[in-house]
Amino acid sequence: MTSGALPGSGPAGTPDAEDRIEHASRDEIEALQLDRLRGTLNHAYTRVPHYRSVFDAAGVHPSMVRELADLARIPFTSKEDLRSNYPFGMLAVPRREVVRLHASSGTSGRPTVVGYNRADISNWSAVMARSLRAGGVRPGHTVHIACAYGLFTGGLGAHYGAEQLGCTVVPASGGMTERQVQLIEDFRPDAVVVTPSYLLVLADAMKARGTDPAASSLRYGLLGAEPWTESMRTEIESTFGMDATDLYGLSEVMGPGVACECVEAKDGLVLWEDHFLPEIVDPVDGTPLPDGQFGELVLTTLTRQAMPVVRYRTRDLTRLLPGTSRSMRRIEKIAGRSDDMITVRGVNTFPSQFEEQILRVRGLAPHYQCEVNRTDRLDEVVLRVEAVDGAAGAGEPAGELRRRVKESIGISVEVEILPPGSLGRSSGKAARVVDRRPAVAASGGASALVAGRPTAER
Ligand code: DLL
Repeated sequence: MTSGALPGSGPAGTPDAEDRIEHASRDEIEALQLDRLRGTLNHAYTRVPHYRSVFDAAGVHPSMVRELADLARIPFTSKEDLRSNYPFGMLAVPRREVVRLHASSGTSGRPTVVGYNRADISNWSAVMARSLRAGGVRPGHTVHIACAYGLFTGGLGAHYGAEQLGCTVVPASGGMTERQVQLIEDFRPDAVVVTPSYLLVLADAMKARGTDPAASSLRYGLLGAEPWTESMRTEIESTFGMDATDLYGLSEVMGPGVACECVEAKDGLVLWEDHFLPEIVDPVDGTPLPDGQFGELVLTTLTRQAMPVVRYRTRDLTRLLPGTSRSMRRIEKIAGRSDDMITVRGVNTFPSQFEEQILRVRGLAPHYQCEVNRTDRLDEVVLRVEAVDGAAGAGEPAGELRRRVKESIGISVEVEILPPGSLGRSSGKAARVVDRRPAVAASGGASALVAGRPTAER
């Protein structure tokens, strides 16, 4: 493993200023990455039988990686690899050194388990603190964390970062919406970490009590764990009178804090490249793509000790962009997961593209769901959207939305406008796609839909 020295990473206890590495030169960042990458590959190869056998089978060895581009020779790691090594097969340290376990919800098959040693928790807290600071949060602020605590990484990940930054943390967790609203009213937090869809639920609950969300104390929202659009940002910022920034992460690689938007730029998420090495690959054949091209994000951890992850196929679709407010590269807002892609009559599309259009139509609320059916081998989409003021039926807004979707995405959809509150609410990630196509159901998931890059590149 790498020396454990983290040059440029802010030491715990001095969180007020940005870490020096956030503004280091590209040469400096890449030299650090190469050093850490080689350490990670050696660590994985020598300590994890899975990596040794996969590398050996591919005829590669960590010593072959002499520059960053050589990483392309190393095999990918998939969610299936983590599942088949359930529960502890991917650990690279003795189990007694693991101080924390998280796991993804195993809706289909075994869950994926991730382990952290003390150094991992410390690094995670540091990048999460960095993310909160980038999003506008400062030491002394009160941070309301409405992400679930538990096996999901959202609650505890954000919690440790906020504590490290020097904030007062309100560990509200997800759910019990009425109580959350009361806590926000009473404790007057400056910031909230939450999924964008649950923040809308909180807004509705405030309005139902006769409180204007814009009158709440919340001034910064770090929102993530699910895709959301620029239109949703506008909606949330105007509803709450807050700055809303995008927070990205995934449990397999660490949890929240892999990348985060800077409040001053809001132009894509800075990927904390001193801890994670990003690549973009073709989602179908895995070929590395140059920066700027749209494809699947692949991540290699650079400092994880208990469970290093090499070339993890995230299934998240985005592109890599050059740095702006920080020298590290950015990722564009995640368009969606390749598993959530809907291919309608040859056009690949994502729920987020519908969201963008829904929020442009007057009278429609940001609560929606897309149902995909297949009749006579043709995919059909029913877009169910709640009305703002209870004006149900397929009136004017339905026609306008249909037209907008046709013009911007190029597909015909059926639109149903529902009364407010008709669609289920989640206290975590919203389920935007209901896929009723027989082939998808039979293959056990939407992965059968991974059919290439979205037709409408955005
Ligand atoms: O969702 C970690 C997290 C918690 C991130 C809180 C941000 C805030 P998982 O449950 O493992 O971890 O889910 C990871 O969620 O691969 C993406 O598909 C999606 N996702 C996470 N953040 C974003 C985001 C947490 N900002 C999966 N935009 C990832 C779009 C996101 N999708």
